[in-house]
Amino acid sequence: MDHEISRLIASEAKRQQDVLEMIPSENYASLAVREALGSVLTNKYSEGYPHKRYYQGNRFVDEIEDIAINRAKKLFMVPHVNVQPYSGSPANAAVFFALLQPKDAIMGLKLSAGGHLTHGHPDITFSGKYFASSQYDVEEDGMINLEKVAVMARTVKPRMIVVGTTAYPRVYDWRAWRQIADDVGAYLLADISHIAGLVVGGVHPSPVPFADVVMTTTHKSLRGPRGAMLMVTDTGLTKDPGMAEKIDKAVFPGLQGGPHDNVTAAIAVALEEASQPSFTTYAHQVVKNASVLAETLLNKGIALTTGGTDNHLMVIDLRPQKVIGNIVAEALEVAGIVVNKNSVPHDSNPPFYPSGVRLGTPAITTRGMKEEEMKKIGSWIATVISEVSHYRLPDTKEGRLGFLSGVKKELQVNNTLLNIKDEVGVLCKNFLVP
Ligand code: DSN
Repeated sequence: MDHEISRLIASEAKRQQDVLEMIPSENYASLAVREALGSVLTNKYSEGYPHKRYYQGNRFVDEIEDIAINRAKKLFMVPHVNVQPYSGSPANAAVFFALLQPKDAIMGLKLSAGGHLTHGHPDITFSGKYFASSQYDVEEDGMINLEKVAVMARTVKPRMIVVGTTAYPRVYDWRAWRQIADDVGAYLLADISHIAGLVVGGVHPSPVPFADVVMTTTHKSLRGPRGAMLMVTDTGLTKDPGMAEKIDKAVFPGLQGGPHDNVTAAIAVALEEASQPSFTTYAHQVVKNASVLAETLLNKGIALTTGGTDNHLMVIDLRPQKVIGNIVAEALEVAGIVVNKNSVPHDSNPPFYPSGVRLGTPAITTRGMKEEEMKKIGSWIATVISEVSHYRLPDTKEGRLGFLSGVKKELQVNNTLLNIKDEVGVLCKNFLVP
């Protein structure tokens, strides 16, 4: 046993139990999922696909990967699944490389509006460097305006449109997106990483059969291990019968080597869990909790982008308080509530000092928390924001030097935050993590 690492893992386990994890892309995987992850499958190499491997000894790995694929096909109602992508970014890259040529035009939502780096963020990502990326934005109210997107698509004539977000609190109208893609002959890639669990639980419309390809990570609302899946729909296969093969080839050997078989097994376990009625109940509660939390915050005078939420997350707009997300996120952590700083639509602050924080309910709902707890949490968050809203980011670079570390020191000894931390601690003791 490595005592140094064991001690740190034990400390992290305690931290996860003692705080409210409200980063909306995080969750608690079950013990069964973690057992598969920590299994002997990590010892194996199995480049290739089930029954067509480049290594011997894959009898059981083949069975495991077949099970994972079949469970995903059934759950998402798709004819083809690849469970090998290491995570969301490589999975999106595989779709780009499978279906596009370098310099092809693509469209995706701006990162600052709640998109993702791999959806065409310019200059610094593969998707923005190797493809001609045009990015759509949200309106002043934070909503995506589909009519404007359609106009942009007619001008840009993209080969692929990516739909999916990391900080958008509203549902997607997949049929409308399909229409926009069809009008210009574009592929439609749905990145449902954030909402996969909601789709499975029936609280968000499914992109199947509207998208050609659906990508999801497996560790967010789906509550599995860190990994990803690529699914080709009937629509994709109708458009291009070779699409499934192109996607598979782009994953291996195009981008990756051996699949992580322990992750594949853990994905299979998570998919079985997600097929149970209890998961449907969970997904409904995630959305209910987010709605009550949003309502509590709004009632306390806290602004949310788009004015609320329909899904599992919300973004607090701190511009009325003129305090940056960094400080609110730090203060919330002192109070035992873990969120992340986030840009708000049309943020005039740079991404490192954004004007918002993003939070969500998947992880705390896994612990069994419900509406009553959301009201308490919303009230604590509002108190924390009010406690730190006098802090102002200095205008100059020199002024900013040491500013955050100075504030951090003050927050560590702030009695209001420490009192909330005690109350959070009591709440957490009543809701154990899996
Ligand atoms: N990093 C993920 C998130 O937090 O939303 C997106 O990949």
